Amino acid sequence: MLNVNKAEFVISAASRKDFIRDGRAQFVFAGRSNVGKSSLINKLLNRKNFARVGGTPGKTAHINYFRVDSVYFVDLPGYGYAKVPEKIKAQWGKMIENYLHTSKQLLRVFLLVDIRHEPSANDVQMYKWIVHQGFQPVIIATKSDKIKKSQHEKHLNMLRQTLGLPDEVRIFPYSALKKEGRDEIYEYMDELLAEQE
Ligand SMILES: Nc1nc2c(ncn2[C@@H]2O[C@H](COP(=O)(O)OP(=O)(O)OP(=O)(O)O)[C@@H](O)[C@H]2O)c(=O)[nH]1
Ligand SMILES: [Mg+2]
Repeated sequence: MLNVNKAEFVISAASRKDFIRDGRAQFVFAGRSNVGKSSLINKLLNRKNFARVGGTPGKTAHINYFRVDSVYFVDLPGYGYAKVPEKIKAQWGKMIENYLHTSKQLLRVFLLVDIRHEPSANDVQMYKWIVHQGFQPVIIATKSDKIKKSQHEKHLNMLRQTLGLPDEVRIFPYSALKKEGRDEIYEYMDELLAEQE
């Protein structure tokens, strides 16, 4: 079991020279801007504003590493925010690509999508890219508090269909407001870490 009291911010990496490759396992959180990556990390770590949560999308522009006990949580910059200049978007894209490409110690990539909406072309592309790089994605369907519980199943199926998820890919409904999904995500991480030992 990860001790979340042993959590600290390590580095905000602006380019590959700052990427951490010390052999410790990394759990990575990817997804479009505003989907809730930083909120998820804060809630997982029981912190208020450890990872900066934005009113303005595009808040997280660097790759932020949090050391959590024996592993890292990695907050990726969000993609798909229209108001970011093309040049910056291209830089982020390159950096994310670089990161996935060079990080062998990624234990899982959590791809966050909003439970309410059909995943965008960018989401589908990101999913494919993760698989293509040889990583196993896990989906977190965020903001589950925004729809009725009775609608969850339907929306999860819609996400599965649009992303083209095989049955073995896990999908966790999650709410940063209600902490739905938090225990399940930790249980899953613990299983993975136990397998690794
Ligand atoms: N209702 C609800 N709102 C959420 C939830 N998670 C995040 N939000 C809100 O969504 C907005 C974006 O959240 P962030 O955590 O900053 O999103 P991000 O994915 O880190 O965004 P970037 O850093 O721009 O990539 C904030 O206003 C959050 O308060 C959730 O589970 N439920
Ligand atoms: Mg963020």
